[in-house]
Amino acid sequence: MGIIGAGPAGLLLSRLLHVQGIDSVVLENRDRAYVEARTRAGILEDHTVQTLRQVGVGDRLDREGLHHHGINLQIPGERHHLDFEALCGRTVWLYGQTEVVKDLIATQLAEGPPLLFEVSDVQPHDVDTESPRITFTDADGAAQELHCDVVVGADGFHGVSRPLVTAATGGKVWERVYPFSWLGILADAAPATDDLVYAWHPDGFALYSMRSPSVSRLYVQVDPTEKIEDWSDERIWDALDERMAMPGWSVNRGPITEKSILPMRSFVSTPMRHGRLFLAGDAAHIVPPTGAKGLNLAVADVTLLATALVRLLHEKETDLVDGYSDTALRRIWRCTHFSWWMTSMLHTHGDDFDRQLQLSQLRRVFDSEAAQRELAENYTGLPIER
Ligand code: RFL
Ligand code: PHB
Repeated sequence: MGIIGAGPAGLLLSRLLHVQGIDSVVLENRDRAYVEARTRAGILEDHTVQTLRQVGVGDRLDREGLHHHGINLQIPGERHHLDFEALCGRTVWLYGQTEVVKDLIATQLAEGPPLLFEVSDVQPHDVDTESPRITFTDADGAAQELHCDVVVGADGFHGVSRPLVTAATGGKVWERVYPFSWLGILADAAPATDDLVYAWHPDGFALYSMRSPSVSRLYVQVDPTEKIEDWSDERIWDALDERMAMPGWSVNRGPITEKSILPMRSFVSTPMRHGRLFLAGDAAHIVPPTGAKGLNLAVADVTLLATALVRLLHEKETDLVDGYSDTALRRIWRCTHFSWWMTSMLHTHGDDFDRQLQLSQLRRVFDSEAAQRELAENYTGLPIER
């Protein structure tokens, strides 16, 4: 198996195949330090945690991860807690994507199979035959060729794989770019809340998350034209204070160690396969982070794909690989809808009519157990069809 990309999708797929006796080589164009330092997702669904444990990379997650039983949803003056465990019997874990990636890399470098950093010019070939190849230049500048049974493009949104699939299949793409961005910070400050707080506010959305008992991760909605240089630490904390205000409660401030502005989009590309080239994770789809779904979708894709590839290589049966794209896309569209719904409900956009609809939707969630259960089932992760 030739796997392009050492993000969560590529690394976990390699591990899932390894424990089933299938060899792979993972090719990554960045260096290890860069891949391990990229601050991204924080919330792991139930099935993600189970899969990580099953393949033997759940020990540190079990020790250091924060088990979350619900979230808070807020409008000015009202904060409501949703208890996921009571609503749907499932929960989520807070454990940074950086930590998941570090655990997967450490395990792979210790136990194999090969993981090559700092490769360049990665190019799949002959994917419409039964013996595809990948050409690349290794970290020492030598030209290399990898012969494999299958190539997996787990190379993220800007990778080389998706354009090949789209061009060869005449595939279809759906995209929505949202008229707002997130300004995200990491701060050395103890979180002032146990569970996350998703706050609707007329000035814009705000989210209180965390990485550990001493590190907070917070986000505020900003206009996509905003420049990070115009947001002093003071201005960010003031916006958070304003948008998250609750009587008798306040945001905990501390030194900001990282800050950046992230654009928001929904994107789905179909099909997720051409011949023996398969796409997984952000290479095929992007969701806005409001539903905490991106990393979990990448895990769901490779869980499904690993089962299909084991069947192809061990039993020579093509039924599961033939069904991979359609099966994966059903769940991807569900998560795409949920992420769009959370995003549309919580971010300031449009006019006062939109605002009234958002508040009505949020009040429905506060008041109705059925509406809460719908959110809880989606947020904690729907089962993976296999
Ligand atoms: P990645 O992580 O982008 O990894 C792709 C890897 O491929 C490499 N690569 C190449 N390698 C070789 N040759 C090439 N030509 C290559 N081109 C690219 C890249 O260097 C990289 O190492 O994709 P993957 O594995 O599919 O994983 C997807 C997730 O990273 C992503 O969906 C999440 O981070 C999204 N996301 C969240 N997801 C959640 O489930 N819960 C969250 O709470 C959550 N919060 C977030 C997020 C994403 C965010 N940002 C920055 C977009 C919060 C943020 C702020
Ligand atoms: C995060 O902790 O980075 C995080 C949590 C929940 C989200 C998005 C990001 O919906």
